[in-house]
Amino acid sequence: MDTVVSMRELSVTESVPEDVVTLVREARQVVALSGAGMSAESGVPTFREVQRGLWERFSAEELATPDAFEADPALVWTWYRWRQALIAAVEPNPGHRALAAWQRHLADQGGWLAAVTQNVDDLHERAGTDVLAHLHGSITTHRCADCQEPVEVPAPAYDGFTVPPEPEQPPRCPACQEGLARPDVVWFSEMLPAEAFDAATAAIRASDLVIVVGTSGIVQPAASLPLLGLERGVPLIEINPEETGLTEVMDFAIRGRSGEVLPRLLAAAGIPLDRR
Ligand code: BV8
Ligand code: ZN
Repeated sequence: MDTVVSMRELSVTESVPEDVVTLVREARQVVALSGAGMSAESGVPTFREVQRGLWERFSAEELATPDAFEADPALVWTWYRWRQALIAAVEPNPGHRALAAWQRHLADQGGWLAAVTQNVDDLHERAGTDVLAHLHGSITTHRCADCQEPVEVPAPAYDGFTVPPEPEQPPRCPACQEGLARPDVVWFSEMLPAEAFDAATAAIRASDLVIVVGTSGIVQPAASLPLLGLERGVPLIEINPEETGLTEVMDFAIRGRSGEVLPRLLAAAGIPLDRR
């Protein structure tokens, strides 16, 4: 990158500075790395928020582990089924739709936008985005905790808003009759799916712009991906209402909500937003 642009903190009320608009307008190979903040405006709680009901005594980090599932399969299973119901009950927000529109626009120009998400929800897909990598898996599919065979599980009975009164047992695996069904997510201390992480790494290595949206930059190794862009001098833009573990390596930190900032960035860069 010729000029080192200074890191700026912009509030949403200020107009987007020309050099950010130029970066967005001229980029042809974009990586968008999204975290829980991307889905927050759809009503999906982030990992930083406290849990309610059955799980109020636990942090998300305590529940999203193999040990927690081992210790109390019903509690952890029910937490995921309730989250899956909540995700099914909400809609993609304007931030998700802006990324989908940007991806279509770049494809029309012979470029690409690689969506790399830490989120286990399917809101990017439901907004029309092709997701390159779900670094932390997916809450919508399940497998056997023992033999790893996929397990078909009907949609959860919960409405996603009222917290279930008591936990339910995960179903037994029909293939081995031994193991319990678990969500296809990556728990803490579990390895990320190699093909997802490798695809994300390759995309950043080929990118000319990296946008980091709605992530606290705490969870590794996902949080280190933007540093691959830094090594190559690729411009890095963060969109987050708050400072994060990645802010100091950003060229621009736009302080605002993704559902507001992404549409404004695209509009300023003359990228058509599909009006759904
Ligand atoms: C690994 C799926 C190798 C499950 C998730 C000790 C032992 C073992 C491992 C470790 C250890 N110490 C550290 C580690 C590594 C560990 C780690 O990073 N721990 C952290 C807590 C320090 N990582 C791992 O274990 C990974 N695996 O390392 O394997 C290994 C193997 C064996 C032994 C050692 C190492 C696996 C990590 C994956 C965990 N699974 N999810 C589930 O969803 O239930 S991570 C989960 O938390 C989410 O997927 C997400 O990635 C993460 C939360 O992060 P964010 O997405 O950033 O969300 P967060 O809530 O933090 O922040 C929200 C942000 O949004 C905030 O900044 C907020 O300001 C912003 N925001 C809010 N509203 C908006 C907004 N932004 C924009 N617009 C808005 N409207
Ligand atoms: Zn099994």
